[in-house]
Amino acid sequence: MRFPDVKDNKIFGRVLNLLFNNIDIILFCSIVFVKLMSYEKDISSGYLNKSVIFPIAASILILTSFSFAFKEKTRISFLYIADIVLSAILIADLMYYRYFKDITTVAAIRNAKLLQGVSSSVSSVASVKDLYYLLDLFILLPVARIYKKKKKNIKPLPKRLLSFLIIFVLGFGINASVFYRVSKQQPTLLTSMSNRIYLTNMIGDVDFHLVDSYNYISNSIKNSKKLPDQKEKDIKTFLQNNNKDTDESNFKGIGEGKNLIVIQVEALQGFVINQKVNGQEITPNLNKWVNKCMYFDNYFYQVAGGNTSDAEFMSNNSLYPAQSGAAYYTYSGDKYDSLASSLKDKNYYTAALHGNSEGFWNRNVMYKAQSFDDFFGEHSFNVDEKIGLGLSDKSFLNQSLEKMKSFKQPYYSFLVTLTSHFPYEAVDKYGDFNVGEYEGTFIGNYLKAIHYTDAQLGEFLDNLEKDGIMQNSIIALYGDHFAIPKDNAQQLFKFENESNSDDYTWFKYQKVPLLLHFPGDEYAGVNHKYTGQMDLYPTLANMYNLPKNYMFGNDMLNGTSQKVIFRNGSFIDGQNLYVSWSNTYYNLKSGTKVNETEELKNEKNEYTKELEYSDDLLNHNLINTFDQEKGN
Ligand code: GP9
Ligand code: MN
Repeated sequence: MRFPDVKDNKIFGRVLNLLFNNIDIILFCSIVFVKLMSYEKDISSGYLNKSVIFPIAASILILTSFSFAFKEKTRISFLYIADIVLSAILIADLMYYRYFKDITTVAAIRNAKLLQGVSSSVSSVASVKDLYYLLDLFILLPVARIYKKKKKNIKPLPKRLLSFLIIFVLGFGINASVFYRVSKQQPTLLTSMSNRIYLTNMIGDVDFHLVDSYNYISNSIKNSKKLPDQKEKDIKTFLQNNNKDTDESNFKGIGEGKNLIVIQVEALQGFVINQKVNGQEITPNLNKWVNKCMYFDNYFYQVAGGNTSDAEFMSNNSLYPAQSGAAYYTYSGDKYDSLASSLKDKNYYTAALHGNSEGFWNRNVMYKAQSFDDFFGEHSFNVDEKIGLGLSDKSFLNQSLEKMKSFKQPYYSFLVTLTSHFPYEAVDKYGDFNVGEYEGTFIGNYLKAIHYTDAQLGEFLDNLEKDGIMQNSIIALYGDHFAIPKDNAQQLFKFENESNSDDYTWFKYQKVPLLLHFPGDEYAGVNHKYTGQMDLYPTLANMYNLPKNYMFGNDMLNGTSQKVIFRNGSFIDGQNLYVSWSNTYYNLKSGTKVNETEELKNEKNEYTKELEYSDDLLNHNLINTFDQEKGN
């Protein structure tokens, strides 16, 4: 064994000194690194991209570099505040992820007042585990105090600036190379941010928020300018082709003169239909109606950051949801060629009904923008029974039926239910549905909630039939979006006896039922075509002989399209499923992985373009421009 000599001791002393002098930086960097990595792990659902440590390290270096510019006593305060801000962002991001399976964006934050659905459910998306993100704030504080007391030497400004510059350039350099790699791999990802989870897995959360803020600001500036003529022409051509009638003419005009009743059901996810729990049917009433309807069992929800409002937006306009945030908020100033406006042109009376406060999801503004004659919100109902967010479905549907009886015919009634809303516990005392072993679990609570809503829907539909309204109406009933978030997927897979929990299996359950009812229960049967919420309006437009101008979806009853494009870039084409966050293709029937072919790559690009076209149309209020060109 060798004893350290004087020289070694000197070096050892220096190292110790260096460590002590920079203990604040070392602590900050390591703690923030652990937090950022653990967040990545939480959102990566098994696909943790190890190279994300580079952009994470780079963003920490950049952040830390600024602290070097301060006098050493002040820099600990800077680091402490930076830690608080970062931790708050991470916790907010985590909660947002648990609910939306997405990353928070500036646009979503701007919409914060529309996100009451989440904020009122904060206790459900918050987890005790999150406190762990705040633990260090209690460790850092005492360290900061000691540090401030002991610290005496103050480095001169030029020396401090030099340290700042070196660290900053190092961080910036690493980040630049990461961004270069991402832009080579997926050229539009950084600007379109079509797949935010995947992007965050590549560049880390801090960089994501920087890129998002940059995009938000530059988009706002860009959108204030006119779209290049060529782009406008391309969009026009795309829409003309997409809205061309096919050679078939199934169901054309069969709804003309009849009422249209569209019922959007909160969190009605497909797996509950014809399914049992503890030996009893979960949705006995809908199951009965499924047999009297044309039932689309491969109908997907396509919502994004606007959740319920996105389902409404797509179903009424056949336009894709906003790239981030909610179209109901961001684009409420645009012109729409909506289902209500087209039916109004045919002398229909149009009304939207929903038992929550009128401002929720900006509905009061957006229903007007979509040309509804009237919006019956919370204030138009007698709120005699409140469950969860608002008026109970029971009372809402009963009162809605009475209102509809007084509507001038023909009418379009758009009803949006509410009670089966996340977190589902509120419904418990309104029924005695025994979910057996699922009692007290997330999925068990949901099954109870949807069982309650099913009973109310059953009563409503029975009444429509009894009162003779059905004879002269077409009814479309569908679920707005998932009920079981990704976070609880394991409970769903267990419930469904799925041994596999890959993305293919996850997608298999991202369907919502669509029931189309025709007078006399005509055309009852199951339709297995792959379709989605973007396709409802074109289908109804064909049935009611409405002009098809600006629709991105396709008529489900004519033509061969089985295209379902999701806002995050994933898609279904009738043969394959493409999962954007892992860049993987699956055979739609068998679930086996498929290698990317030139053809699939082209298809992917084509669909990305389609999303871009829809964004451009919304960003530049193009329906208004196109209508003006036509002289409308
Ligand atoms: C609120 C309801 C819920 O009125 O539509 O919206 P969600 O939280 O499901 O988006
Ligand atoms: Mn909803």
